Amino acid sequence: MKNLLLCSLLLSAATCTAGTPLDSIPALEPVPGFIVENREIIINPVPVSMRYTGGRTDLSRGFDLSSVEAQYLDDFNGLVKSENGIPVSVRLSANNAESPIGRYTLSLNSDGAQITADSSDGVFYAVCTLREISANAQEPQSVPCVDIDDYPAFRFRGVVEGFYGTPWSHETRLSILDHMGRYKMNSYVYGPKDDPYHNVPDWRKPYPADEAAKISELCSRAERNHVNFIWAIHPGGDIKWNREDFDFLLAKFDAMYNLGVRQFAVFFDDIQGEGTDSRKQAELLNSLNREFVRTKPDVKHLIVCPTDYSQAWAGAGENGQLAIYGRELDKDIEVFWTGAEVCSDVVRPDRDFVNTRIQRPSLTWWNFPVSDYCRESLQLGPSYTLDPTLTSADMAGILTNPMEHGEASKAAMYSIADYAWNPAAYNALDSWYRSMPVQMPGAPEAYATIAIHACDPQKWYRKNESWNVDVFDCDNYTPKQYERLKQEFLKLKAAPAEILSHGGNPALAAELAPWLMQAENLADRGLLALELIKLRESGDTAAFRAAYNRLRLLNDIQQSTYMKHRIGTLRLQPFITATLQKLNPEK
Ligand code: LOG
Repeated sequence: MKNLLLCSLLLSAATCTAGTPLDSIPALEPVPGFIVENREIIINPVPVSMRYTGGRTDLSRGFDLSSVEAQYLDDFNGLVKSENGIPVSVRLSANNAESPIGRYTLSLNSDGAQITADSSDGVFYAVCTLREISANAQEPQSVPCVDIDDYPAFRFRGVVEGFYGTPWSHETRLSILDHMGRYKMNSYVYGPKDDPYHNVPDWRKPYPADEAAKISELCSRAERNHVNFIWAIHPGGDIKWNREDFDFLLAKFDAMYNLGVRQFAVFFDDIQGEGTDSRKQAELLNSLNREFVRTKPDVKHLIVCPTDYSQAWAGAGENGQLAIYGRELDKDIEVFWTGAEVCSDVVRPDRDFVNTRIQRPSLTWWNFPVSDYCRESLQLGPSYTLDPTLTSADMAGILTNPMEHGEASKAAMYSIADYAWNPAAYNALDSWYRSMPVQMPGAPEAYATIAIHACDPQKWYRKNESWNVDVFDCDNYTPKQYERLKQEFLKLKAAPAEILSHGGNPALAAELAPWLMQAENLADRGLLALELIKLRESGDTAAFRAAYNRLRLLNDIQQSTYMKHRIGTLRLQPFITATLQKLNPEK
């Protein structure tokens, strides 16, 4: 089903860039939110409650940790430690059953920093907040005193590496686990479709020694970041419902446990045939729960991705897979759900659909910013269409399925961490904008310029793009529109060099490089198109014709590389194409 869908989408997308008339640009939902100017403190995720208590404190002195228990000291890595620093105290408080684990309070005042927390996770989150305040302070010598009371909305906040294509490298994964920890995400599911030991053909076999060693290292790095490393297996493509295959599964889980894995998932997505049998799936999961998970006190809840993971084809009736799961699956097993479609908004109606059937809050697998269905595009835009009113009764949490470009996915992770912690305060546009200096410290505006024109995949899960400019018909525009567009093309032309030369994130620059080249070409074509409009008005026919021929040639010869690494497809390239069509002197 998926492949058919993919083919038809690919065909329609291949033809839609060249020749798009301006009036057929789809009206996409505007990005919600607004950019907050002049803030004193940036903390991501935005805390649930923060009160300014008056006065200021000096963080540049560092932190005196002499009264902090040894078990928490590692959490403070990255903060300056000093005997003369501001005194820090840490106290564990009673667990508040109303919110998921991780509640803390942090008071920053002239006496120092006082932390109370419901758990070691809560202590870690309090220190993350302190690190945010310290890292983002405009003047660390003087930050405002605050009282913070903060807790997560959802039990699961994180990432599912679940895309098709080249799996992330080991280095990328390590750095993503650090990034997740920094923004209070707590769940990383390892499930790259193209890892043969996760999927068919080799799910039955143990990892070779060098791969196994890397998984152990990932488990330790995850633990340090208070992230649960969840290893997923995808056996449904060729599983036989017999004891032999069940024993293979048990043996593989045991081997992964010995490498340090303490939470497991079983994926049954995108399969056909015998493996899709709902009753057999439920039976297998319950047996794994009984014979493996519950026999090991340190192993956390099992997670399943059903075959019916989207309302687009999930059976709605009594005999649909979801209802069977609801009746038969142990209540402590978590169930993934992508939404109304494979890639879709995180909203209440389809969550009600799934939850009433599976009889538990589903766990959102959000197919954003994944780009395995639109590999020519990047998904660098804001993370939006996330319902701010959803609660832990509606979903167990949200995990993002990212792009195969790990660094380029971090901006979305930053914002999804923000939403998953405190959905009510989520401001999509601001969160996206705040993430730019985190990713590209030396050239945040240049990165924002690239990102704003690299949002729309042109198919399936359309996203708004280039919303900061008006593109116009060359016979009908204002000087202001013209100037605004010109300035944007100039910024787009300059951005690649800024990112490459002093962006401060070479790994991200390397991922972006092919699109940066296209951005520069696109900006050249855009500037030429603008010049052409003026030349036509000047009445200098010879100069106009020469410029026209130049732009047409450039547009033609650059199309084939542009189509492989697309940017500005929603508004910028259609402006160039439309201008060429309208001003064609042969018409
Ligand atoms: C796959 C996923 C893929 C995504 C986007 C799920 C549960 N499974 O249609 O591996 O990255 O779509 O193409 C999927 O979403 N199936």
